[in-house]
Formats: sequence, C-alpha cells, structure tokens
Amino acid sequence: MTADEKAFFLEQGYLHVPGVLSGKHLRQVQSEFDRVWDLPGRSNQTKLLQHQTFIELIEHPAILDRHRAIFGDQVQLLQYDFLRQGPRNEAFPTRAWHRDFVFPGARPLSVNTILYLDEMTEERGPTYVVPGSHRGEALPPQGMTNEPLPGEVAALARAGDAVFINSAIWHSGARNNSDGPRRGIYLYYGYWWLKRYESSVALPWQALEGASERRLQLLGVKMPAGDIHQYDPQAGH
Ligand SMILES: O=C(O)CCC(=O)C(=O)O
Repeated sequence: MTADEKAFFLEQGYLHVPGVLSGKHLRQVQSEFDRVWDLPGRSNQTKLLQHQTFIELIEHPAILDRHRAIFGDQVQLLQYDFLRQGPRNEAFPTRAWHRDFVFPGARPLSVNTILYLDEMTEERGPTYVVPGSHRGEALPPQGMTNEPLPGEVAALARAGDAVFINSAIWHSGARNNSDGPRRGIYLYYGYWWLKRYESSVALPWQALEGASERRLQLLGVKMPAGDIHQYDPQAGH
C-alpha cells in the first residue's frame, strides 16, 4: 500500500484498487466462483476454504499486503464470503445502507475487501459509500436506508478490481439491472484478537493441510509472533 493510498483510505474510509486480479488468474477465479457457488455447503466461508483457488486468495499480495499495512503482523481473516445477484434482480432495493461494525475510536479495527468479478457499471449496481462516514458512531439515517444518500460515491469498478472499506463506513450494494451476473468475493480482515466469524465451525481440512505459518495465523489457528502486550502500534503502519 503506497503512502498516498493509505492516507486516502484513512481519511475517506475506502480505497479502490484497479487490477488486483487480471488475465488468466481472473478467469480462473471467475470459473471457480461459478463452480463452487453451485456446490452444497454448510456456509459460504466453509465452501470457499475447501478450494485451492480461494484458499490462495487470502494470501494474494495485492490484497493481504494492504491489510498488513493497516494491521501489521496482527492481521487475521475474520470472515470470507461470496455473493451473486442474478440478472435483473428486481427484488433487491435501490440501496441497502449499513455499517458492518461500529466501535469508538478512529483506528480501523476491521476492513472488508470487495473483489469484483464483473464490471460494476451503474446498471449492474455498484457498491456505494459515503466517504468519511466511518468516523463517529452514527448509523445511516433511519428511513433513508433504501434511498440514495447525499454525498454518496459509486465504486465503478472493472472485473478484477477491489474496493477496500473500513467496516465502519456507511456502504450499500445496489440492484443488478444488467443482463449478466453481479459477482463479488468478500475478504474481511481485522486484528487477530477479534473473534473470527463462524469460529465455532471447524475449518475445512483443505485450508489447514500443508498450511504456512502465516496462513495458520490468518485463520486464527496460531497467534502472531509476540503477543498483544508486546504490540508496537507503529509497527506495520
Ligand atoms: O456487494 C456490495 O456491493 C456491498 C456488500 C455489503 O454491503 C457488505 O459487504 O457488507
């Protein structure tokens, strides 16, 4: 993460990074998405962590290095998800504003990565954010959760781009009015001392077999070197 990217992210609460996936790698992730989407499974996180393409994605440098720039060695994968809206999804509202996480203080505690597998045109329903809304503890205004908000920004991303959002920012998906699918992968990271989502569900053996020390740390199986008492808040920042 460059200094400019980091300054923008901390100030605005989000960061759009083009070309996180491209070429053959992007095509492979798109086709694995379609294959795994149709498989049965206990949860999306469990499904993703059973397949090599998605296991490797949690350590993809263009994603993980940016989280390490925020959380240093204390980074952990808190949740892993994928979502698909079919074409002309009239059931989805115009907006669905929410914050994923609210906690006092300015330091980001968790950051989601939305990795797009389709071009996010206005028609396909891009992610919307309200820049700066990650500060404070206010929720999006009641009664407007399904409407466009003043100051909102659309993340018009290409397939393979990622948008990193401070999980406290007001954000919204949008309705897919296009003829194609709207596919996204959600890699949600934060400090290791936050409990992982679905932590009561056993991790799939495929994610653990032959796993590096770093992957085991990301999955919450091993602690990072040192412990929280030795945490240098400047390290990795
Ligand atoms: O799919 C999107 O554009 C946003 C998804 C979302 O709201 C979330 O990850 O909390």
